[in-house]
Amino acid sequence: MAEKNNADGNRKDEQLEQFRAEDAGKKLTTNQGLKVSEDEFSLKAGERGPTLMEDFHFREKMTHFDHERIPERIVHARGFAAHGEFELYESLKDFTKADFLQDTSKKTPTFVRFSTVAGSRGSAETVRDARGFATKFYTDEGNYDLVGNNIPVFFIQDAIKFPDLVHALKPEPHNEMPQAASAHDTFWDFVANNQESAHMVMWAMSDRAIPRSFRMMEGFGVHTFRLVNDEGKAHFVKFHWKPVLGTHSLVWDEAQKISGKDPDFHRRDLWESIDKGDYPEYELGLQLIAEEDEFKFDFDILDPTKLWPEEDVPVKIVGKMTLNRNVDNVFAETEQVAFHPGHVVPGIDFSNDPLLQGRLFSYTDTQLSRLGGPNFHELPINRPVCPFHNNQRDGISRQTINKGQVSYHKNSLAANTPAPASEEEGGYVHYQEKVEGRKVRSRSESFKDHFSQATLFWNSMSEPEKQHLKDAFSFELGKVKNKSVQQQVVDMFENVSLELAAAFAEAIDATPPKGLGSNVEKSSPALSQLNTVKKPNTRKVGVIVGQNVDGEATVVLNTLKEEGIKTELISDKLGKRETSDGTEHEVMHTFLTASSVLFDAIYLVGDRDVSSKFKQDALYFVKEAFSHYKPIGGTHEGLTWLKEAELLDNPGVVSGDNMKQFAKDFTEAISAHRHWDRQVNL
Ligand code: HDD
Repeated sequence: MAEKNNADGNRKDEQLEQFRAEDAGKKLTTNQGLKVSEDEFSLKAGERGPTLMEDFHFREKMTHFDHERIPERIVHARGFAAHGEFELYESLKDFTKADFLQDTSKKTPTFVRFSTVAGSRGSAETVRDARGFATKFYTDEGNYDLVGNNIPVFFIQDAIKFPDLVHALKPEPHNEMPQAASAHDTFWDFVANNQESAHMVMWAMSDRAIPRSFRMMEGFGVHTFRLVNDEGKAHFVKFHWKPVLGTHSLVWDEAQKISGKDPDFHRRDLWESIDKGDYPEYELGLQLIAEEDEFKFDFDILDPTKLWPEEDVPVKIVGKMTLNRNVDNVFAETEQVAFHPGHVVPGIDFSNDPLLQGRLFSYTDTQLSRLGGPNFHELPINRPVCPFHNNQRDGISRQTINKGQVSYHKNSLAANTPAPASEEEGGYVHYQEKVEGRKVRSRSESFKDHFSQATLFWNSMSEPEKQHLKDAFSFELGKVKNKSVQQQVVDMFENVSLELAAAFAEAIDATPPKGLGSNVEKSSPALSQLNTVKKPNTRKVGVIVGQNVDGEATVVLNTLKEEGIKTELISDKLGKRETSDGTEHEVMHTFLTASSVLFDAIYLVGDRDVSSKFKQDALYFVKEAFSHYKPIGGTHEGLTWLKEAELLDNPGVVSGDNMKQFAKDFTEAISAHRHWDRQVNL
């Protein structure tokens, strides 16, 4: 392995290589390496007799199997991960001494695990929830973990409330329902009685909580951290990941249908994209506030329920992470990876955010039961790429064979080694913030404004996004059984927006809000997804064809491909289709195996020579996609069908006879993601 990370190769990959095993083509053995001669029949006393205790092969196989499962994560149990690399655009020497943020010629290996929060390990992926976005940087100075979410704020201000939040959010304990959903009484009871949650609840009810793809979501470190440079000067910092493809979401009806049609929707999307070489990319952004400016804001920068509006504190883009390798084994890597916000490197430090402070305890602690003891740092995925030495010894499943007589500090027998490193030698020295105070269990006055930024978020939404929020609140509270809880939530959110609270109060038949609403007028355009990057790249188009396909459709498919758009053919039967120009296409899906909700857009080519059932199925696809505001394209017979169904002349519905022009217009419609100004009226 190279001594340091550099632009060539990936040291983590090289390290993992030592642990990879290729079983194909080998003889079957026991764990002791003994070749076995038979693996289908247990050892019996006679062909029809009882199994013998002596059958060590059976016992070993069964014992291992009986213990294959480990406890799932307390939260974020459902997740999927990939390997990547981080490269820096410009040196951050002025702000931090972190080695991996100095040199633009260096590539730092990373491992990212995306997750939902509430659901169990086998739950559906497109549920309404925050998404975890946890990144491990394997730096030359040790592992640095940025354990964030796709939402920049959190429900609570103090970690001591985390168990309460999670108990309220998870399925209710008496009947273990509902799975992976916040739409139930205990969650909303928690919200109404812990009003610091208002801001994050707005995000959780917004489109952010139903991302189109892990590749199309932002990531946030959430807390205020500190960057410290080699002169000891500190800046407060918030970390951002900005997806190069922009931030895009599903619509709620679609998300719920995907939960049934493909509960693995997000992992499949990530896996397939990496597999095809469409590597997801995220730019790293920093918001920086000089220490002396700590009190210049109308919120407390230590409060994790507050964001720093990008218009006030610009996001400085400093580097890019590319996810370019799928895991070899989900259990060994994705399941056994252990993140911890306290895994830092020199130059990155904490703030006194009370949520962060509590997290610093919880993460190592939770691994002790989940990964079975204190040696989880030795698991291949968790090992740093730099050496590690200390006097910690033994424990369950210890891998390292520490040599020598001495396992204590200080000592003379080993010349007092391993020895602490000075700051110059790379030793981590905590930022010497002056701290003074009485021991109190209380919260600063500056943490008590729970609504201004919730309103800021509301004010920043476009009309369709506001409508989605009203619908989401109406859905969630419509599922709440307790009338008092429903009313408490209406009464709480009138402090955020009268319009919002009135809308869902009406939908759930609660007493309308009577208050004055909020007087916050500020907005932050960066918060609206309508202002995000729009690109056609990697969008997936379902192309509906019959048995006979006009050769001109090939022109369209080729042009879309040139734009980076993926096309997949759908018909009533699988098989090859030869177009009239002699090109061959493979039908990948049937109306039974696919669904419009699994595509970004539908292109209806159709065929004159089809049954009425075919036409009905095809139009069902198209109409459903239409109702989800997706781009629809129609040429040939498809155009006629769109006309008959009265879908033409709608925003985002593209048709035409000139194939080049059609492909161009359709690409534009696909880039727009969704066409909200469509009057859905089917
Ligand atoms: Fe946490 C997992 C993110 C607050 C305690 N958390 C976990 C994961 C992510 C986050 C992404 C999954 C990591 C992975 O993929 O393995 N958590 C957050 C964010 C928070 C937050 C962004 C607020 C800003 N978490 C938080 C608090 C506590 C925890 C306040 C407790 C004091 N989180 C945990 C945990 C988990 C966890 C119970 C479960 C599995 C694990 O740690 O490794 O310890």
